[in-house]
Amino acid sequence: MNRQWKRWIPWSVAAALAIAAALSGRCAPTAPKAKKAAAGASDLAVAAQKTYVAPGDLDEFYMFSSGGHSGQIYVYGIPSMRHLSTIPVYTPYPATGYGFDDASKAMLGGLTWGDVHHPSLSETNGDYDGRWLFVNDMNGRLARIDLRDFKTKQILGPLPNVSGNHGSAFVTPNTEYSMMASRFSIPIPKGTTAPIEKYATDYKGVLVGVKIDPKSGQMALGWEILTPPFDWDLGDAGKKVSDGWMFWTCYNSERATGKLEVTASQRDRDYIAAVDWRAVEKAVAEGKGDLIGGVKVIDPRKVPGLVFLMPCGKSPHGVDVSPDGKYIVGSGKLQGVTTVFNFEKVQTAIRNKAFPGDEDGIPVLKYESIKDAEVPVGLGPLHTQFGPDGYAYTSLFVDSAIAKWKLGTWEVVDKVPMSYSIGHLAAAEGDTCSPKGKYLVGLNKLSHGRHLSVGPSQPESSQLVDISEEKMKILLDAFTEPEPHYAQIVKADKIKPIEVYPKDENKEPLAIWDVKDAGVTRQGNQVTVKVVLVRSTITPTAIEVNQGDTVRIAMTNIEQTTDELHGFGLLDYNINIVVDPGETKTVTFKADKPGVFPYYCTNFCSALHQEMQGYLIVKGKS
Ligand code: RUQ
Ligand code: CUA
Repeated sequence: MNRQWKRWIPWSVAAALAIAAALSGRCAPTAPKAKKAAAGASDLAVAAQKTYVAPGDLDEFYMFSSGGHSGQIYVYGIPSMRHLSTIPVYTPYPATGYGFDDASKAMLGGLTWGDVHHPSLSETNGDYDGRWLFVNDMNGRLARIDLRDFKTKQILGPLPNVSGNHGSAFVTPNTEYSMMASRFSIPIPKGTTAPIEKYATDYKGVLVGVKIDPKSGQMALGWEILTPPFDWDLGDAGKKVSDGWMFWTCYNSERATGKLEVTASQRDRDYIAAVDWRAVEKAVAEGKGDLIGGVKVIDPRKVPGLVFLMPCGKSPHGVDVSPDGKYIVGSGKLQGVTTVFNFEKVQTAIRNKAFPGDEDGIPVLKYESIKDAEVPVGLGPLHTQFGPDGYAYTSLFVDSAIAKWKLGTWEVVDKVPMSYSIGHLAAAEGDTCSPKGKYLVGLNKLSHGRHLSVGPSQPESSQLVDISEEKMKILLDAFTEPEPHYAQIVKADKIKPIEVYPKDENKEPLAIWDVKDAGVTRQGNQVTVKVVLVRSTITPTAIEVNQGDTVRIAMTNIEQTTDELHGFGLLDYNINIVVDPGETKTVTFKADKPGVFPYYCTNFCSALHQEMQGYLIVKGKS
């Protein structure tokens, strides 16, 4: 115990000193100004030119950034850093009517928030294919956004036994799976309890494979693996030589409870789990595993040979596989180095059964035998991205900087300060088999007033960095609402969105395309209203129902013209629907309030947009 503490304390002291040093420099309100004066005018002109996208021109890349506990995805253009769109996923979003119509409300399933950390673009042969974007939610869920229309199409979960789905939604190189892992261990099956004193033995973590249909993108729960109550953190799928394997970091291999900042930082090393997911798939297909909470769960004690633990320094956070799949980079956030493991060596150690120990039946590999290098990147390494030229970029939270280093020689060649306290970073296609280089975005946790003051709720700061030359250069500061974690940057020409829904693809049975079909039909107290939205009338212009009726309104926007959206805002009934060209949406509600309630188009669609209005008349009972 004593020795462990001695090992730990110098660390925390060093980290505290570094934080203090960083803070003293950063809080001075004059700091940004001083910096501006230091940069030459021509540097600024070059930076401005590199990020300037002239009116009418388009950005070269899309960036899909997680919106954290906003439950959304933010879409940016790179290099302009312009915010182009917000895709609501786990949260109602009045701007697009998401969470108000029947279909999206059902998809949200009663939860009105989610915490999105890691967007994951679908891949073919380890490269983004532009089809779907998968995103995690801490509430044990996964969602699929279709990049054909940038809309959320499926939310899976909350899944059984999963508590705190952080290590997610990482896809495998051919999008066979989107992976999940539990950050918070609980007694399983979910719904059972055990005293917190029994945490080390009775609480369990799970690693989860969510199967993806290669044609439709439809997600279905595949399998789970039972683990000790470690806090699983980040993940990345193997690629090329390491394809078929999945890696997840953990902290709290101490199995501690209480004040984790102390209790879970005692050991020198935690772990990266290495999972042979093809072998897991096979084992489950052979009928192995136990049914717990309705899902096949593999207990590594009963089914050995599928999961191994790679020791990694001090509460590792990010784990990132190099473009060729040979190296696994594990960043111990309480260290000054990032550790590079060699996949070949991991395989050799497994073949030789060189296991000095185990954790609840999961073999632990020997650190020295699988590690290639400890790269002295700087304090608080979190995440690593890659360039096209053998360079790696690691974010340093404590140092508030990005380190650039070379794979193979392990030489740190450059560092650039971030304002301030960088978390994730995203390089163009920087987590794929063929990174594009050019740009990198630092997703910083603190902005400390590098913008007009908006009060105490400060925006998050993102910085665009030029990585096309030997020295990294900061080009632009951008700000957003809380809270981007990870983001992915993809070549714009890989994404091919539609701009209207083709009429002949509309399969909604209540869709109508002619105003003469619009109107009210009644069966007992069930009322169906078919509505046409087209410039500049909502037909019918009046809807009469009785108090107590269940009213279903199906509205079709019959426009086939780009950008001609119409809305349906119904006052006092909390109904706000937006319908894209060619789309049909339905909303069902109980007309429980008598009176006259105006409805109107919410999207400014035409010169006579104001006239696009009508009345719902709910006749009282007496
Ligand atoms: S995390 S700042 Cu939620 Cu991805 Cu690393
Ligand atoms: Cu339709 Cu305004």
